[in-house]
Amino acid sequence: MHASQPKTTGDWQSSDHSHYLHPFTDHKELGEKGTRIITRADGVYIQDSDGKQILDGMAGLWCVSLGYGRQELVDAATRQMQELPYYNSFFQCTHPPAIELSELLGQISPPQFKHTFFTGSGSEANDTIIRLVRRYWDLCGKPAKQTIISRNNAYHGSTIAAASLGGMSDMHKQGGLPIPGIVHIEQPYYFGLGDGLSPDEFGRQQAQLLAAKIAELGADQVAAFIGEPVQGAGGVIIPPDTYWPEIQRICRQHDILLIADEVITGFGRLGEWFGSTVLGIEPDLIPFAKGVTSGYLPLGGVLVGDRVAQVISEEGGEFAHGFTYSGHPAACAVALANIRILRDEGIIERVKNETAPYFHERWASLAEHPICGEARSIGLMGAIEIVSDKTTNARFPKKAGAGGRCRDFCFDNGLVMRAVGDSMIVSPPLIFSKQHIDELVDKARLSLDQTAASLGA
Ligand code: PXG
Repeated sequence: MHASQPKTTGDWQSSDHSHYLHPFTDHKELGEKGTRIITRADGVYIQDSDGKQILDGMAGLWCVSLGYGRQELVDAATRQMQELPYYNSFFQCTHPPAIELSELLGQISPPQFKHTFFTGSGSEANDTIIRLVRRYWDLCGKPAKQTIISRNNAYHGSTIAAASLGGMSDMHKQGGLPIPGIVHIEQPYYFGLGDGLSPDEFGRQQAQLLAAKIAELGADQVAAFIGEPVQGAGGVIIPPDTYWPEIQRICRQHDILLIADEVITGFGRLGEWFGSTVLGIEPDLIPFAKGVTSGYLPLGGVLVGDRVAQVISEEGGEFAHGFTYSGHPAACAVALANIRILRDEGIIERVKNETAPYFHERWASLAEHPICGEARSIGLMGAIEIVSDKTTNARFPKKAGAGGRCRDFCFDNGLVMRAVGDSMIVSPPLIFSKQHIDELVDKARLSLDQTAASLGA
């Protein structure tokens, strides 16, 4: 018998290209370039099939808050799978992990939240949101309140409903989106749209777009406004301080539900359990996913505030909605272990008091770089705007692909940093130390140097 040969990177790439259609990927282009095969990970480093160690500046895909290799999470999943790997919560049944997790979520979330509806992902959480808010207004005797207002360049997921809620034009172009009943206003992107206003003026102006849209549609037609406290996939867009308080005021004034999509900002990313607390938002509903399990198993859900929960659970009869994997026992067990570690090890306090302030200062130093127009951050999320001219913030020509070049240099230098056009973004694991932050900033600076040199800047 021959021992089977270990697969080479080339073997993996060839099988990958022949069979695996990747999400959000140009399959043909990827086949020509070849993929990176990530085989292992430990702490805050991932490793590829050639043995290269890479600092994970994106926490997987904004989710691996505790870093890789936490045995407690593995043990929690193993124990739960041995005891009860699956059961549903339909037909008058339930199970301990989902009960305990919904109770714990009630303890760590803002005071108006005591109820949770579980899903398998953030997209399903946002589909659930649409069904919940429409059902809510129906039950309140206001069935015309159906339209949801969202924002350009928002990301709320990739199902038909969630992609419609999102404001990504490339997604809308495919498949005839958005679906009816969802409209968009402009985003609070100061660097891109500020146009000479002060940040405070710009924040108020962008919030007023909501008031204008409500006036156009009629408040009796509008169910809810949805926004990410800080836009993630859109390019780590941090709204001016004046934005959210004004949005909050407008929603209250017109009796419109406020939804804070905390799929990225939830579970400590901004230095509190929920980003809403940091930005002074008091939402009625919070979709979540990602960091709830540190990405070890898929889980999402919606925190349902008292106002909506009261009507849906006490007055509405059956809410005809749910998924096979709503409250999956193993995923809930991992979430419980994850949240307890975040709490008991004081990880979110450390982000707030130590690592986020240090990251803010070190990241801001990149603004001095000749091709950096802005280096902004909040909590452990940051963005750099690559520009060709710092005095005018003019961009490089699109075909130069400055962001993509910088991302590739980062990878070669052993750092995962994502490119959204020519905005470079990071969102590292919450367990990052000051040394990790130094390594990230040093590698980012080197990659900016190489990007500038390659563009002749
Ligand atoms: N809401 C927000 C705010 C998100 O960031 C979702 C909902 C959807 O979650 P699921 O679990 O269905 O993916 C997300 C997901 C990127 C990227 O390119 C971001 C996400 C997903 C995939 C890619 O930054 N965010």
